[in-house]
Amino acid sequence: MFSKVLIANRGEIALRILRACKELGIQTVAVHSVADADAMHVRLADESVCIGPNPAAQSYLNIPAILAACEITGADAVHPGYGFLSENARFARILEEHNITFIGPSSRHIEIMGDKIAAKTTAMELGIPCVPGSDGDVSTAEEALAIGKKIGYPVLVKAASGGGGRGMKLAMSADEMVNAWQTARSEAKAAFGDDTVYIEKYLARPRHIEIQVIGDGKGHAVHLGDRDCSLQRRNQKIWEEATAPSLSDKRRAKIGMIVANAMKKLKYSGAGTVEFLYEDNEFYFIEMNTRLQVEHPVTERITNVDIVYEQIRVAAGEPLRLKQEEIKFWGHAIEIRINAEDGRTFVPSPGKITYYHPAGGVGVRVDSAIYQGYTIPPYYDSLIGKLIAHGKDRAECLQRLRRAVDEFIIDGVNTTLPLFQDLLDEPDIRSGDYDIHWLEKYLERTS
Ligand code: MV4
Repeated sequence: MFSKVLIANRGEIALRILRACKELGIQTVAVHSVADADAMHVRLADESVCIGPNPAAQSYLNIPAILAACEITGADAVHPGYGFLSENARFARILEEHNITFIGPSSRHIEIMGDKIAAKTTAMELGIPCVPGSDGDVSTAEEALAIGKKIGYPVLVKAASGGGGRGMKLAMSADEMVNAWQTARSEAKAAFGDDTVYIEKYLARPRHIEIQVIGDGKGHAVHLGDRDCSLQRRNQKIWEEATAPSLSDKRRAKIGMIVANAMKKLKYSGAGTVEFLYEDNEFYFIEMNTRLQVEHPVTERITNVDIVYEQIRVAAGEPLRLKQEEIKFWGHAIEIRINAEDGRTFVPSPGKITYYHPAGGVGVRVDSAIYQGYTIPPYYDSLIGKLIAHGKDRAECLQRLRRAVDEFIIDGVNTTLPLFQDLLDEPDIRSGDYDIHWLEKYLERTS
C-alpha cells in the first residue's frame, strides 16, 4: 500500500479522497492555489503545498508544480479526482515515468478513451453496442453524404477530440450535411487543434444512462450498476440517480454484464464509467470516462462499495476484492448538485458563507468542503456540495430528499437548492419520466 498520497484537486472531491486515504492509513498531501489556502482539504491533510496562483492553468493544471510537490513531500501516488488533470494521458505518463503511481487507469487507456473514434472502435471490438454511424473519421464531403444516405437523417457530426457535448453539429437532411460537416471540422480545429470528425445517427429523445466499473488491470473487473444522469443543462448534470428509473432488472443485468466483460478483456484498471444513450429500450455507447465521477456516491449508497477506497487499493496493485455475484443493489439513491449559482439563470454566486446548516438524518449523505465563514472563490467550478438521499425504493428516497432539501441552509450566496424544491413538485420528476432535454424545456416553460 502507498505510504503517502498527493491529492491533485480541491473542494468536495479532495475531501472525499482524503477520507478514503485516512481509512486506509495513508498520509495525505493537499495541494492548493493561493486562494485555496484556507480550504477544508488543506486544513485536514497531513501536509500541504501551495502550487501556484489562482488560475487553474497555473495551479491545479500545473504539471511541473505538482511533480515538484510530489518530490518535496515524498508522495508515492497521486489521486487526480475529477476534472483538472484526471483524464490527461500525458500527466499519467509523466507520473508513470517518475515511478509515482497515478491513481487511475493506464495512460494508454486514458488516451484511447480521449479519442472518441478510438473509444468507439474499441467499444465495438469489445462487444459494446454503439450508435450507428461512420466507420471512423469522415474526411470528405462525399463520404459524409454517403453515410447520411446509408444511416438516414438526422445525423450528428462529432469531433474526435471533443466529448462532453463540445463540438457537435446536427444535420436534419442531406441539404444540411455538407455545411454541418464543414462547420464541425473548422470548429473542432479551432477548439482542439484537430479537425477529425465522425458521424452518428442522431437520437432525438434519449436518456443518459451510465455504467460504473472497476478493474484491477489484470483481467478482473466488475460493474457496480447504472445511473441515470439525464437531468442536465448545457452538459452540466444537476441530478443523478441509481438505479436508472426507466430500466428493467433484466436489461440492467444484461448491459452490466456486457460492460463488465468488456472491461475484463481490456484489462482496465481503476474506476471508470461507460456512458450510453438509452432510447426505445436500446443502449448506444457514446463515451467512456476514465476517472472517478462527481456522481459516484449514488452508486456507493446502493452497493455499499467505497469506490475511492477500492480505487486506491487496485492502484497499489492489490487484487480486486469485489466479486460480481456478491455485489447487491439495495434501494434507490438520488444526488443533487448544490452549486453556488442562481438556480434559474445559473449565474455564479461566489462569496462568503454567512450561515451553514447541512441536512442530516436517516438516509442522507452530504459531500461538501464548505463551512460557515468560508469564502467561495470565483476562479473554479461552482459545485459546493452534493446532497445524496437513499431509501428502500424511489418513493422513500424522494421523501427523504425533499425533507433534506427543506432543512438545508446556506446563507450568503445563491445556490441551486430552491430549484430542487421546485423540481421535487414536478410530476415528471416524481414519476422518473424525463430525458436529456427535459430540464432545458422545463426552465423555458417556467421562466
Ligand atoms: C448524442 C446525442 C444524440 N445522438 N449522440 C452530448 C454529450 C456527449 N457526451 C454526447 N452527447 C450527445 N450525443 C447521438 N448520436 C445527444 C447528445 C446530448 C447529450 C447526451 C448526454 C447527456 C446530455 C446531452 C445533451 C445534449 C445532447
